[in-house]
Amino acid sequence: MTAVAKIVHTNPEVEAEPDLTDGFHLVIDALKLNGIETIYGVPGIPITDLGRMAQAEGMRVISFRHEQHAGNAAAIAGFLTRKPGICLTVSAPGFLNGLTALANATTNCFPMILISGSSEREIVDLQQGDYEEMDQLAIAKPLCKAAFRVLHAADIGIGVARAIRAACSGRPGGVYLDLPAKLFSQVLDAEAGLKSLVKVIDPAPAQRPAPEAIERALAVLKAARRPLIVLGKGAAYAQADDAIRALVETSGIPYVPMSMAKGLLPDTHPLSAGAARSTALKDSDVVLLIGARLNWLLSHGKGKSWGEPGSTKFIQIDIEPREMDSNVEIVAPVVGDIASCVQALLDGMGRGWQQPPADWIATLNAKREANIAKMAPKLMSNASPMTFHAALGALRTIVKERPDAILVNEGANTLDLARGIIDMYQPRKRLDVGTWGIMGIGMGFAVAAAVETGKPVLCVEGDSAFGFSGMEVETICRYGLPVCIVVFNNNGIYRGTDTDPTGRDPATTVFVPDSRYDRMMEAFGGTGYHVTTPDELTRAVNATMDSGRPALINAVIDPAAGSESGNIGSLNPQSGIKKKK
Ligand code: ADP
Ligand code: TPW
Ligand code: MG
Repeated sequence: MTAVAKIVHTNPEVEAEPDLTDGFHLVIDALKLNGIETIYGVPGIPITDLGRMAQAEGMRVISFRHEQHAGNAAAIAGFLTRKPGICLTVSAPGFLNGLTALANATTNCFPMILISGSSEREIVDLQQGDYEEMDQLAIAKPLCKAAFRVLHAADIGIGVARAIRAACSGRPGGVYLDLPAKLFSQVLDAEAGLKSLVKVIDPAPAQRPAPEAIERALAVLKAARRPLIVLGKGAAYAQADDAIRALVETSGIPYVPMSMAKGLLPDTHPLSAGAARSTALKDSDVVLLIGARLNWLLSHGKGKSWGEPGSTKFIQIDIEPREMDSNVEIVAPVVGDIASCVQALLDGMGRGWQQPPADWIATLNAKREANIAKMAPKLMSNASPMTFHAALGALRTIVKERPDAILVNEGANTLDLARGIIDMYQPRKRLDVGTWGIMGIGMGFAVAAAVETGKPVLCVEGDSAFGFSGMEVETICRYGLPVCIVVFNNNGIYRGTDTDPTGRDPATTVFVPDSRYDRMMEAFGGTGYHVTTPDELTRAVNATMDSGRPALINAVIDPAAGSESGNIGSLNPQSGIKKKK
């Protein structure tokens, strides 16, 4: 009980009655006891005082303009820290606004807890029309990993503990915690309250793989002629950076990083086959997946991106047993946590490990060098207006010079081209649209990245993507966060050149041409820049990052330069009706 006894309330009411505590304080105490220091949210009935009191009790409470962005902040805080990020919302509409982020966190395997106030159970359940009435628990359930409701203040400690354990253990994900308004004012004897709190011991226990699973995997790897490692964001999340690097370097097996695994090893590493991705996937005979699912982002492990059916054998490391065989046969499933599994593979390789055949490495190297050479002149283009490549070439140099900055990235062309062009050098520095390719994560991720790490943040945003969370520039200015937003302004979604065939309205994909997003930032006291060349862009980003202050750079991009849906245009359904000539 020593840790609990340290909790001191600064709330005057509680000081006046030192023997009592209440629901508000127990929620705060339970979070603090579990090392949770930050809440992201939007205030209102019934949780306004919860935010105030949490701040008074020394927690960081970051108030947003919209719950979706607070939720995204919580989710990425979870990814960065392995502690569940907390999002706090008001009942019904606030709760619903937070749900997209909760579902997205679950889809991406990020630990977060959406804590929402809710209305009176008795009235909600009889559907008598309470203030912001909604059966929130029932609605949250299918969208998250677990959902709990606490009705008695004495159960807050257990409720928070269950939420933390559910979010972090096994495959991480989003958890919903429903706290009805009445709970907060329930009073409890302080001593009993303290005793009711639970410090979660080992919230994400190691899950060691079975020795026979390791042997099986090593046997498959050993027999490979063209082996490949695919690192996914699970590998980045696991924070087993040294072991993963040792596995790649000891085995001598080339690797391809998924988007958010970039930088786990530097993209310039000699074994990185990132710039030869298509060849690496197509020609490999054995693929070791580490924290990466065979979902659409890897073409489900079959089809055109891969070799002949059956020619690629998959080994998969994942903490979730049901992930195995989800799309194709996994010949060597390795179920366990990545740190333990990677270490076990390394131990099993021992001294006699044979490096992969030299011709495989040479093939990939040749392809990589050819692709890099092909790209190089495009990055130097001085065309006006700027191409995506030229603007990204400038940002690529900046990230090379500032490898500890965090890159947040969303859009279509702005996303896909930045992923390919901007090399990353350190783990967990690239945060993006993840498994769903969701727009709107930008400002929420940026706020949490700055708050959780204290590092400068560079957001590379399509003009459409930025619009989803753009109002949070006020939040960034209010908290004075070191966030540099670059809006790739091509006047629209994918391109700014479409027209309405009837001539009546703007086309569905275009925005007000030549908008000045920089002025949005100026409205709240940050710095705005309007740039039209790579040199101007470089100067503006460097000045911002040196200042540690918020800025928004409106970067004018050729409206005709982009392609439909960036790299994934082929996913657009085509009309079944042939156009008349
Ligand atoms: P990407 O999109 O980068 O390919 P995914 O999100 O598809 O990555 O896959 C991440 C995988 O990592 C999930 O299947 C998840 O279960 C797994 N995972 C997350 N954390 C761990 C961990 N600590 N140990 C093992 N597997 C993990
Ligand atoms: C929540 C659909 C995918 S990409 C995109 C949209 C609307 C914007 C692309 O334009 P942008 O980038 O950002 O200007 P660029 O460089 O190509 O011009 N709603 C949600 N998520 C998604 N993915 C969409 C819509 C979409
Ligand atoms: Mg655009």
